[in-house]
Amino acid sequence: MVQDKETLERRIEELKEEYSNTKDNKKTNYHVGLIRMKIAQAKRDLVVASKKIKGDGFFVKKTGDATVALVGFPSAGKSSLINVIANTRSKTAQYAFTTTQIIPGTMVYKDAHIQVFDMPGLIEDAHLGKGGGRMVIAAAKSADLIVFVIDINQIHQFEKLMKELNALEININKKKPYIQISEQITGGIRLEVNKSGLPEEDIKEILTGLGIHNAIVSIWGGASDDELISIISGRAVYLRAIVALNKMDTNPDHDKVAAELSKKYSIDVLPISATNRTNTDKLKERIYEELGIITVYLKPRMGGDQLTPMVLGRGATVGDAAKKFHTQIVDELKCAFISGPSAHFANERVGTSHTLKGGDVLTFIKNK
Ligand SMILES: Nc1nc2c(ncn2[C@@H]2O[C@H](COP(=O)(O)OP(=O)(O)OP(=O)(O)O)[C@@H](O)[C@H]2O)c(=O)[nH]1
Ligand SMILES: [Mg+2]
Repeated sequence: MVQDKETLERRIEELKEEYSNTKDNKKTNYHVGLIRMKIAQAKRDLVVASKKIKGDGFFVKKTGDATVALVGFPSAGKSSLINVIANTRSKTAQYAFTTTQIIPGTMVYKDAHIQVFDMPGLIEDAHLGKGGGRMVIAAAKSADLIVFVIDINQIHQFEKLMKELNALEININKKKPYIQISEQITGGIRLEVNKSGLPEEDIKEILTGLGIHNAIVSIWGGASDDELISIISGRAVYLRAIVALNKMDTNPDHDKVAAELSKKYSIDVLPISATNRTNTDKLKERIYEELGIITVYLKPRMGGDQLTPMVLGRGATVGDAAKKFHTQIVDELKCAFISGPSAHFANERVGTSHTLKGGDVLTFIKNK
């Protein structure tokens, strides 16, 4: 019998519950293995079932240099915030569920065009498809950064948000353990490197459960069994996030509340007020920083002082900039003239491996 998505998700939750109740008892080793197997199977069925459901998709086109999603419970102030930081007008109101669709806007900061998504409020059990949660989650998954918008007087919502995201195998501000699996025709499973912290037998069992019987495997980082299943089955998502602790105007203890939340969840928290525009410029700066981008300016060799901004990842070189400008130019590039933060003096001549800094002005010089 083909089970639907909701049934499967409920089954996985039940199995996980059963699993955590039996886990620490050595005598039940066989039983534990069996449950884990069932979880793996249910997760595989879920992948298949997910593909069959239409309408889950997320159809807002991505534009600009990076994408940021505003995620939070209803009435936290997501729409009020996007109206301040981006060039869009999203309806705001005192009642919950004002926003029913994903509203894109563009935030310009240091000449970078950052796409921001205002989204419908998430509710508990969004991962089970409640309240259009799936659309929100799909959009959030595709973003480069999540900004959690939390009402300062409702900080318990943050814990719930984390639970929702965990249920969807979304990891926040965590480093993805690097796993290498090279499938073989025979020879069983051979573990070459295991830095996961899990016993070898458990890993083999998980791999077998996921249909991998012959492979050379290396795991270069700590991972729980759930995480391993989630990564190998291709469902794990790793996202960076910060918190905008909104409505600070209504709570004189805003700095204390922010510090506590930040410490408890090891996440960057900035108190803001969307309606009073307090700290909203600072939030833009944090977003830009967290995205790990820099803006440099291209100046033509001849033809005036017209500067064209180009957004690159932090650590990018002159060669990277050339590649982004035009793939052809890379081979023809001789050097560049640089002025600004990464230059020792104006119009310094540098090679393609020179590392750029935000605010640099550069001119490409081609081989004749
Ligand atoms: N005091 C105060 N009120 C705010 C602030 N930001 C938003 N609000 C109010 O909070 C209410 C909800 O704001 P919205 O921006 O509509 O909230 P939302 O998160 O978009 O809500 P949904 O679209 O329903 O998910 C409105 O009445 C806003 O005026 C703030 O910084 N301070
Ligand atoms: Mg809204």
